[in-house]
Amino acid sequence: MASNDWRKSVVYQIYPKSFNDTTGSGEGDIPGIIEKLDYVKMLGVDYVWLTPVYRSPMNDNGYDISDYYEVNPQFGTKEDLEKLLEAAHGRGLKVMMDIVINHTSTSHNWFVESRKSKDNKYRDYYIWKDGTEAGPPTNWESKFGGNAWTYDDKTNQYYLRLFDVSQADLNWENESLRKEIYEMINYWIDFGVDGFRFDVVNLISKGEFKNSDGPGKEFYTDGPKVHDYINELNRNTFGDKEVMTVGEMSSTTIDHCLKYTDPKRNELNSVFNFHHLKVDYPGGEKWTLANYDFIELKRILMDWQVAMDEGGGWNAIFWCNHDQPRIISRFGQDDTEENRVLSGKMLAIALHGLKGTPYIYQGEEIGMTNPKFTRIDQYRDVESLNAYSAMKENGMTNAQVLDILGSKSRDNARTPMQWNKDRHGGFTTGEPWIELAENYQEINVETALEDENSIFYTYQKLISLRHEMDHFTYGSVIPHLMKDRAVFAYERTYNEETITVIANFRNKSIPFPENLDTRGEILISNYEDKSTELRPFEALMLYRQ
Ligand code: TEU
Repeated sequence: MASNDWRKSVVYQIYPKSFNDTTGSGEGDIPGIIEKLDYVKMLGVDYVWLTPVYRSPMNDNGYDISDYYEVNPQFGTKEDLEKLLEAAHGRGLKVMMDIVINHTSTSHNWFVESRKSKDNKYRDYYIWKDGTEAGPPTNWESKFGGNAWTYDDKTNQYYLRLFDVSQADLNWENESLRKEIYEMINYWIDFGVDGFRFDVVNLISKGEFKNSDGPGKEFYTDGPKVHDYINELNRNTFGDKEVMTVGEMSSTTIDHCLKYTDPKRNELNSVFNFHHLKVDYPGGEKWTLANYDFIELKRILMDWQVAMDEGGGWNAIFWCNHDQPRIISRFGQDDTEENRVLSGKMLAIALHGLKGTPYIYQGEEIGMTNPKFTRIDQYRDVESLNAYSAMKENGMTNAQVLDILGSKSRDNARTPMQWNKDRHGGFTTGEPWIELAENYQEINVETALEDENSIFYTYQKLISLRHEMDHFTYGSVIPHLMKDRAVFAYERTYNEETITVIANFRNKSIPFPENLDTRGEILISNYEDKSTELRPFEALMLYRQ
């Protein structure tokens, strides 16, 4: 094995707006990230992924880019970004940028031009269509609610926007557009970045523009030319460089992801998929309150693990990101300190034995929880605010809607990083753009670092195990006990050695599972010793030769 193999890497995701504010503006910034690099390094990760820091009106917190070449002044300057790269590289950390090429902000100059007239040079950079008798060109739904087309009276046509009204979808059929995108990516490669996360990149190829029986996903998800476009992107930009890539794949399939990540096809290194994080969306509906389906969670994770392992693909593995509620509040238990710590460690151990590239989202490593907001004015996210209005219009009470947001909103992940016990958790000296979770007095970085039994050190240990033992990177994946209602278990085998991962997802003691070889030395556990039973939320990794 090559010790510099990118597949051995672990990534830490930073959401700059909520990470660390050095100006008192109430919003995090790039100098704030530099200030905390030693902390990130201490965790032991290899890469830092920054969600978008480009110029943007911030309607979707930077996923609405108005200038790909500029840094958003609220985050700092291009010099700050240069300093960040230097500071990271100086510590042996690499930096991945987030690139949004499915859409731009409607404030982007291309769109400003495009909207002016039907014969404008940039008209065809976006997707414009005439309306129909029913109104919009098709009945497709936006991912943020409502119809996916927005009418523009200037030219009496509609533009497609799969996300917010201010996020117009780019037309990848247009060759000049594609060239401009490649040029922009090459600019950032020359700037010195080490990797890219490509936002919803499997949506860039739109197929036919027809009405759908559902929200319309089948017409643009993993669309007809998506693999050609990604291959072209690869060949024109990062293909021959040491640049790590991960594509964010919305509602994708295993077959497509095997293609996206097949090294012979020259597309991407790895993929995010979200199927395992929809096991608490009964009937596919996110905006409900529901227990998660544990058997289904295991089935999905293991289907992907085994298929990607056998087919030579590569997964990103993760519980959290800036779009998902906090995992402890979701598949763990955050009602008491003991439950929070036990279940937080259990979730970490269960995930970090899997094959793929592990991603840790800021705050996950100290066991941050959902903030449990109780008023709508505490929310900021455009998707959550749209969902709030839609649910209210559908006749739900304020209390019901707030309960749902409290468990499902993306803002659950976006509250400021809890650094210490100071006012606003040490995140800002000003007024934070979104409130902190009240528990920052107990849950914060300073407290976690002082306590050798904190969740932080479990993550640190898991990362160092991955670096030390090739089994995690190269070993095969063997699922076990798939029908067990409490235990998640699998083996990783490599060079005739085995690592067994066992995790009790329930807050109760159960007998040690039969039909599972539980011999071996404990590599990591969230209890001090091994017992004859699996205690509440107990998780362990065992190693045998
Ligand atoms: O998200 C893509 C996406 O489809 C989801 O994760 C989305 O947040 C979810 O479906 C809403 O229920 C990416 C970014 O991660 C997200 O923050 C952006 O808002 C979105 O793309 C648009 O750029």
